[in-house]
Amino acid sequence: YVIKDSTYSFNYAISLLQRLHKNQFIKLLVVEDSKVARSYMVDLLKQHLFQIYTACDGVEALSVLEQEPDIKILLTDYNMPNMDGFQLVQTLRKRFDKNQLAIIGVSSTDNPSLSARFIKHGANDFLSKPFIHEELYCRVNQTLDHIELVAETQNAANRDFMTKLYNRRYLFNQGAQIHANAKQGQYSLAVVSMDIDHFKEVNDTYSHEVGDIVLKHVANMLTICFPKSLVARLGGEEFCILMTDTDNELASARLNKFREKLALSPILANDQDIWITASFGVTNFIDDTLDSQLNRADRLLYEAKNDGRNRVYN
Ligand code: GH3
Ligand code: MG
Ligand code: MG
Ligand code: MG
Ligand code: MG
Repeated sequence: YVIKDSTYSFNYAISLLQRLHKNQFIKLLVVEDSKVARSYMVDLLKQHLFQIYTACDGVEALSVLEQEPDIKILLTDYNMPNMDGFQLVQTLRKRFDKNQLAIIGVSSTDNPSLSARFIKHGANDFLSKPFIHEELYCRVNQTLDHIELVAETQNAANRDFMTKLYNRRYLFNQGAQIHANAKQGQYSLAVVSMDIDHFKEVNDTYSHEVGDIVLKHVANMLTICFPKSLVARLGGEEFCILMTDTDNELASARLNKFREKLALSPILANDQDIWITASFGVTNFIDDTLDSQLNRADRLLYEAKNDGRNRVYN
């Protein structure tokens, strides 16, 4: 693959090669009614290994996004039939924020107020026509770098560093809305409190390091077994699961399946088989707040512990 421009930095060339190697092509949508301008942009952007989609107006852009929801960045012209660039940005911003879908407005400089208006309508950046290749790729890449940085920062704030599960902060932020919707009757909400049994013995018998491997393994299992639920690590060896697609009985059945799987298969850590069990409390009684519903689940968990552990109480 030949990069036809001498202005790229070495680091940029490397990052393109890495993208090529990992087959990770960022999806980009060009929205432009002029066929000539559209193919000019596509030709330039192709050199940067994007997976490129095109649309000739705002209406078509919306339908392309409907089919390709993981498009990361969109470049849109202002003057187009059916739906212009501003209307498109306004419509999209009701659905995607600046960090989910980046938008760069592209328009000619005859009207100097266009750039400010694009940005006021929610575009991340603006590019004046005519532009040179270098400015196009710099703006696109700067915007992508920015949203990637925001995603990394959000991830660091919302996730538990060791297990990569959501943390307590995220659980209560996000959970407040989930709980409020459940309270309005939009769906039922099963709140699960889970705690690994005699985990202190794992640390004491093997090592803290082995304990960490076990925690990561359990976190992985939870992510795989409850793909539609919000799974969080509350701290230590305690986890919480929010299920919005089930009643109490089905939630208990799923948890029992998980409990058995955990109890029946050892976890390999530092060449040793570690056998563990866990206890669970689950309730779909929609309490005043998520916190109080979680307290109910905790009390059930406490009873499960007292009655011998390795069980699910609802
Ligand atoms: P129970 O069945 O009553 O829950 O017993 P337990 O031993 O699991 O509960 P206890 O609360 O007595 O001990 C929890 C242990 O979890 C103590 C602590 O050292 C360990 N722990 C907490 N966080 C971590 C961690 O991040 N890594 C490791 N390896 N251990 C942790
Ligand atoms: Mg136009
Ligand atoms: Mg425990
Ligand atoms: Mg304890
Ligand atoms: Mg505990």
